[in-house]
Amino acid sequence: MGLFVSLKRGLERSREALNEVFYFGGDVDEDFWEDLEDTLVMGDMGADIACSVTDDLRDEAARKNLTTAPQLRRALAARLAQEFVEPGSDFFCDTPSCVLFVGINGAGKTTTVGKIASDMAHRGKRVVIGSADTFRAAAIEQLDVWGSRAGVPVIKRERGADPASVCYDVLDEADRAGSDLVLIDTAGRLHTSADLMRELAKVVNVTRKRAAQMQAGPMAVHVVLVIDAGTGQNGLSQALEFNDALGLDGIIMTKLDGTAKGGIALAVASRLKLPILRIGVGEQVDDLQAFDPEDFARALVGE
Ligand SMILES: Nc1nc2c(ncn2[C@@H]2O[C@H](COP(=O)(O)OP(=O)(O)OP(=O)(O)O)[C@@H](O)[C@H]2O)c(=O)[nH]1
Ligand SMILES: [Mg+2]
Repeated sequence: MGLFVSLKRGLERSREALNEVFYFGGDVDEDFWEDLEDTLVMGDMGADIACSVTDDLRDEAARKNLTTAPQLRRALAARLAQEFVEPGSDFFCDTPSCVLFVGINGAGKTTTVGKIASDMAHRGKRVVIGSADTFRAAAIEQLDVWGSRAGVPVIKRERGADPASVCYDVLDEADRAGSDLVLIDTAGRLHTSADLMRELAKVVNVTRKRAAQMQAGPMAVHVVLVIDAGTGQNGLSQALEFNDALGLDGIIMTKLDGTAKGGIALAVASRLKLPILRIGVGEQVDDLQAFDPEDFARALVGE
């Protein structure tokens, strides 16, 4: 199955409501524009974006005399794609680099670490996984399964160990082994929990300090927020809080399969001006895709 086809399949539920808007019989009238704006808001794009996108599209439709559903869909997809930030470098590919995965409980951090480890190991990167989730009992075993599937070593400590010191050890090991991509999983935490956010800030600081002292030269450290798209508008609050506490470098949206809230990807990227690095469209190792703004917008709109 091609990537675009599987992306379209993943976003099917997000697209359903828009499909109804575009099944208009007669003219593109006031009702159409109202329905469109409402549907964009319902799709978790956020009222501001929904409003400005609808206004812009309305102007464009008048200017270019766009009257048919296919014309309007195409114009909508192009307009939505503009909300995304151009991705700079892909720091999973542009190594050496160390990436910390953060996010609320169950967002898909561990799964995403596993998927990326597998992908990058297949592309010939020397990958190491670090398990800084010392809180949840099953977290280490879960990473071990992904690590052995990818043929990638997993550095871990006993349950209850200090996560910042685990990160230090992980980078020690990466330094010894000459790894070029370090992926560190962290424990899920609510963005509203000040203590746990402080703990995470310490994890990031310690990681940065150790990474600056690698024998082969400083290793760049990036912090990636993993968001479950199904959390809808709450995803935006998560992104704002994690960004305030840690300074994020990018977003990964998971579970875009089977949610009608795919528009949240757009709201987060646009509001925080952060690139979406990958999207998760299923639980299997191959269900992670590079993010392409145009493809995503087209799949969302059904163009
Ligand atoms: N459908 C779907 N399921 C996913 C996706 N990504 C992760 N999952 C599932 O979501 C559940 C939680 O994933 P984890 O990777 O354990 O999430 P986590 O963020 O590490 O969770 P904690 O460590 O408990 O905070 C698992 O059942 C995964 O298989 C995705 O893109 N699509
Ligand atoms: Mg986890």
